[in-house]
Order: sequence, then structure tokens, then C-alpha cells
Amino acid sequence: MDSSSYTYFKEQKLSIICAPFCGGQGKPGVEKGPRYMLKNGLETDLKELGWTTKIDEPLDEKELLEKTKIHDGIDFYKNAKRPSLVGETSQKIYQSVKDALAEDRFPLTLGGDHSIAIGTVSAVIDKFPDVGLLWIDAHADINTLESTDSGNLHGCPVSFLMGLNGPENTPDALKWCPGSLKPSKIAYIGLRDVDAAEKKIIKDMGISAFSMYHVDKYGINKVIEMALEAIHPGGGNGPVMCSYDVDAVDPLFVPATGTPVRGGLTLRESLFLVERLAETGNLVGLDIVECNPNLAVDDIHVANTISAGCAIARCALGETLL
Ligand SMILES: [Mn+2]
Repeated sequence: MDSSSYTYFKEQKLSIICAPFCGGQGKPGVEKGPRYMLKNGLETDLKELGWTTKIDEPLDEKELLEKTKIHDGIDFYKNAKRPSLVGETSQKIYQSVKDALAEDRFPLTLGGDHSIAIGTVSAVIDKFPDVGLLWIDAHADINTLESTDSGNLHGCPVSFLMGLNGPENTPDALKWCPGSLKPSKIAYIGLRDVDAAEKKIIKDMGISAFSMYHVDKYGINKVIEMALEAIHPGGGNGPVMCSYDVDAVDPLFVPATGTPVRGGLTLRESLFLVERLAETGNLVGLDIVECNPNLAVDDIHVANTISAGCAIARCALGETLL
């Protein structure tokens, strides 16, 4: 793709924002995601696609890992684990994404667990108030503080983004989050493990959700087009943010992730999805989250997972097969 293909980032400037955070869930290792993806040559590959890159590391991986242990058992709100740390960390990511967008840089954020999207999506909405959000995931991540069984906040970011917890029921450290995402501005793709309470929220609020059933029924291209039409009615045109949890991809292809669920997207469907979004020229932000090298059984698992994460980034940012 040449730079004229981009509606919002004609100068093709990019910030790679590293978000090595594992405190939104309980399995250490997911903080290694950014480091592993960069070691895999991601920055060089993106440069070759024409992007001028800058790496932003607002978090200290080691310090944060220590803090996550310290916060265990003392930092909680109702059933939710480590809300102060999640709030403080996602606010730092929020600032980094805001800084990138202020310089007209495309924000590519590498997680870390999915709680960091509280920061990324909020910042993108500040810059593009009419942005539509595509949440690519096996899970809906829309549990509220009331409904979460596990208490892991990586299962709750959408509820904060939408303001579903209400001001009086939001932990102090998360009160910075505007919570302004409207139900009509989000669409899910890839769902296959949705809690009963989440199903109710999705139904009651009329949120567009395309599960693996829809992918099987209509094919991935039609699903993407329906999702775009849902967030931008009347042609599907307008800014799009993509928050991509690699567990949307079938564990055959992405085994090293915290909450794998079988029956997911094939590797081609996963990449086609972002190739198709790149083709619209309307992408304004991308997260790639939940790559956890510690959960690999062998080196091939690590390589498959990390290379899939990197391929998603490249395809979203202009890599094509021909
Ligand atoms: Mn997720």
C-alpha cells in the first residue's frame, strides 16, 4: 500500500507503544509480549512497509512485575483484583496513545493483558469521537465489577470503556477513564466463550456481536463488512480502532495465550481480518494483546504465537500477499 491509501495517517508515522502489563489477570509471562514481538523484528518489518517508527516504553517491565506481586491480596475492589494497579497502568498507556495521536502517529500498542485497552481505546476516542471499535476476541471482556467471577480485570475493560460500572461503583484509580464508548460504536468478532451475565449485557444494550457461528455462517469477509456497517451505518466508512486479543485465533495457531478456547479463527481468517481493515484505509489504532510466552509447551509454541502477533500487526499496517 502506498501512503495515499491511509485516510488518517498519510505521513505514515507510527508509535509502537510497549505495554508489558500482567496485572489484569493471574498468569505471569504476558508482560513479555512486547519484548518478544520486537525481538522478532517487528519494528524493522514495519519500517519496510513505509512507516517511520518510534518506540515508546511508558512502563518498566521488571518494576511492574514486582508491583503486581506486591498488590496481590491488598489491592482489590469488591471481587476485582488489583484495580489500583490496572487503573494507574492503563492511565500511563492512555497518555502514551494520546501523545502518539497528538503527533499524528498511528498508535500500535503491544500488550500485555487486555486491561491495557482501557487506556488505548479511551485515548483514540478522545482524538476521534466518532471512532468505531472492533473487539477481536474469543471473550467479550464486558464483565462489570458486579458480574466478574474471576475478578480478573482483563475480562472487564469494555465495561469501563462504556461506563457500565457507574461513577459511584468505579475504583478511584479508574475514575480517569471517560467511559464514553456507546453501544452502537462497538462490534465484536470471534466470540465463543461468553459468560451468561455478558450475554445479557450484549443483548440488553443491543451491541453488535459476531461469534464464530457468524464467521462459519457468512464467512469472515461478510462478517467484517457487517461489523463495519454496524459501527458506521450507511456504508461502513469512518475511523476504526481494532483491539485484537490473539486468543481470537484458534489455539492450533496461537497456543501461548492465557485463556485459549478451541474453535477459533484460522490463521488466514485472523490475518485476512486485518488485511481487510487495512484496505479500508480507516484504521486509527491497533492493540495486540495476550501473547504469553510462559504458557508455551515448547519453542514452536512460542514462535507460532509471537509470529502470529507480529503478522497481525504487519497485515493491519499494509503488508499484502501480492
Ligand atoms: Mn480479551
